[in-house]
Amino acid sequence: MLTLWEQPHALVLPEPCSPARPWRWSYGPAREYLMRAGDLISAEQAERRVLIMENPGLPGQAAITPSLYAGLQLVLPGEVAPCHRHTQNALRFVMEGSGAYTALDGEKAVMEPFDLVLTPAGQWHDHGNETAQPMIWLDGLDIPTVRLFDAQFSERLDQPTHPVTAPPGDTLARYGRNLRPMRGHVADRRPTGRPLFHYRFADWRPALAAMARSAEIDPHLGHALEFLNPADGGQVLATMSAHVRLLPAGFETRPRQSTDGTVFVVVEGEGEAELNGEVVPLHERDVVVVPSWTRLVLRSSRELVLFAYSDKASQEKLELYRERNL
Ligand code: 1HN
Repeated sequence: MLTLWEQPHALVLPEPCSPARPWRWSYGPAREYLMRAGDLISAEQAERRVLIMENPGLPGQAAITPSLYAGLQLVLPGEVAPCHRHTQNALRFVMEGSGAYTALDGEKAVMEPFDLVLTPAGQWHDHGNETAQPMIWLDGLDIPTVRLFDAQFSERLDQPTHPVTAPPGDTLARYGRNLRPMRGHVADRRPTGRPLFHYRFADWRPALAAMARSAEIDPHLGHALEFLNPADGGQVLATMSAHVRLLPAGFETRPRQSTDGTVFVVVEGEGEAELNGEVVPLHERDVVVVPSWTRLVLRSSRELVLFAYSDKASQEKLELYRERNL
């Protein structure tokens, strides 16, 4: 037994006090390390050739926030990352390269820069690169969340790639345009309630641009659009949410705090993030983590476009999510 009154850290605090630190990974050096990993190990040997982005405040946990994981994955020309499935939810956000694929239960999504691709819990997935250029994407997973609940299962398929079950783009054509099949749901083949798994830059970027032309800007967020599951209008994954933002050149957000620890990727532009008063420059393809309840201000020197994912989906289900606009 333990004396509660002598615990050095109060167990019930007045507000979040994350052990995670705000942090930035510059893309240039990260990419160099990843390419060196490409000389040292194959995707097949490694199962996944990934460099983990570990939060310096969470050593040894392979976590970027207490609930989320992030890594940079490289698939070189001709490689396959073998097929497996697990109870962790995952998303991919493409950093560079064009034409490699993620196959979900045997249906390929052909990936382009800044596309979002989902591999929801329990679904078979493999990656392959049949192009001549390296392909790099950010992996976002809920590994620490699933670990917290001691609820993980995984298995490998007995072959490197899943047999083809549908032509590339099949699900996107049916669910990606505000339509759904009247009969013969993709859900019959993929019974998770999450048919759509590919959200293309070619679709989300013009939507954000149109919003920036005509909408009044949100002073705390900038222009922001959240990705959704077309089957129910909910968050894209059971545990993770994702959104994109645009800040016009010379814009500064008002300070904001939220309980969802968030991982940002700079898609376009230049600017800076002020994180609890500490200023971090933002350049294309940098990754920045903003832990729970960090006071965040964003500034753009050039029009700034950001992608973000967070654990908001989990927190909403657990009735924990809060935000405060300052
Ligand atoms: C995983 O399945 C992938 O499918 C990437 O590409 C990173 C990290 C830990 C556990 C599973 C992938 C992962 C992962």
